[in-house]
Amino acid sequence: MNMIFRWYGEDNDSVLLNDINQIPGTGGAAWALHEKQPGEIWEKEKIEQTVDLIHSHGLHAEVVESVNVHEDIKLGLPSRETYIDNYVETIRNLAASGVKVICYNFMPVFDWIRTDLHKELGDGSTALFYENSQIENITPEELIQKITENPEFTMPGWEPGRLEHIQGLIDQYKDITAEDLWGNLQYFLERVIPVCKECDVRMAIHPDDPPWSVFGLPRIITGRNDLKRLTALVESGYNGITLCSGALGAHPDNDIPAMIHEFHDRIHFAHVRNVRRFHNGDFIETSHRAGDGSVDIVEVIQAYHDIGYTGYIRPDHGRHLWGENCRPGYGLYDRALGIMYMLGIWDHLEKGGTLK
Ligand code: CS2
Ligand code: MN
Repeated sequence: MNMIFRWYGEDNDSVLLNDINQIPGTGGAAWALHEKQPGEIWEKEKIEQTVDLIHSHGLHAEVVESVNVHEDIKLGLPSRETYIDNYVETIRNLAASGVKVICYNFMPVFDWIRTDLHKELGDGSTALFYENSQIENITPEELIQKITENPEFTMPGWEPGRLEHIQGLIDQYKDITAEDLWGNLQYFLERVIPVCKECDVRMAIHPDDPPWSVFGLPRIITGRNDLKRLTALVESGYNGITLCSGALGAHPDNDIPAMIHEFHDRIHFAHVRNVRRFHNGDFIETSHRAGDGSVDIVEVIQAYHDIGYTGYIRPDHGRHLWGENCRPGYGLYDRALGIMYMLGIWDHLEKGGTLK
């Protein structure tokens, strides 16, 4: 497997490239041009600059996370044509700089959602937490107010500049069913995958987090059946998956090792994280260690080893440890610990060790 680490860019991240290249066994950065809005073209020069910077730290830049999909594409509006054309141009430009995998998601309006970004774990560390009743009982307007009053609460998709448009966006989805969303995803992939084939760039969809519908918005990449349907939308190896054990692990029905076996040839990017589920639907992000959460990460790594996984892999989110001041979920320490946990299991298996 090809271990990498997510990096938000020079002005955007407390984690430096020079931190990442010190983590054992870690050869690349998953990066993006974070200043770009969904639907904008990523120009060759900008891409080259970032790729060169990553290379200058001895890391590869083969994975981009994410090229976000414009809402008009998800909504299936006529204006999607321009945004798909732009996406295609971005793919070509990324390919020219040696990018091999593009991670994206198809969640309407929001990326991941939590109700507390710094939930105390009792040992001085904090982690991202999701309290089901808070989301069920809060309107998007109330959540917007909460974020406006606590700017440090900002989640992806909820950035200050976007807040004022969120209600309008949610309204646009009023008549969009899950089936409509599937149709719009298929339309997008039918346009994009042939270009990917031409440029040898693999698309890898990230599952919805949490893997269920929120605020009445449809969410369609939530488990095994959805992944199966996704792979059939366009029958090509270029139409692939980012298998996130953290996002999918929030639902008790999701058997991650079974998915790794079933979709082995479509997983182009692995996100590994543990999560502790509670009976009421709440969940908290934990360390990677199997016993700390509800997902058996030992079994997850074993499944990747069983399929002979050679693709890209990274720790997903992490807790905030040792007083670290970082982007919520994206500190250095816990994710670096996660890498060592994964590599420990992997190296043991590589040496012919068994786990049972
Ligand atoms: C997630 C997402 O994996 C992660 O870190 O929390 O934000 C993910 O990056 C996007 O959904 C991928 O498009
Ligand atoms: Mn993930």
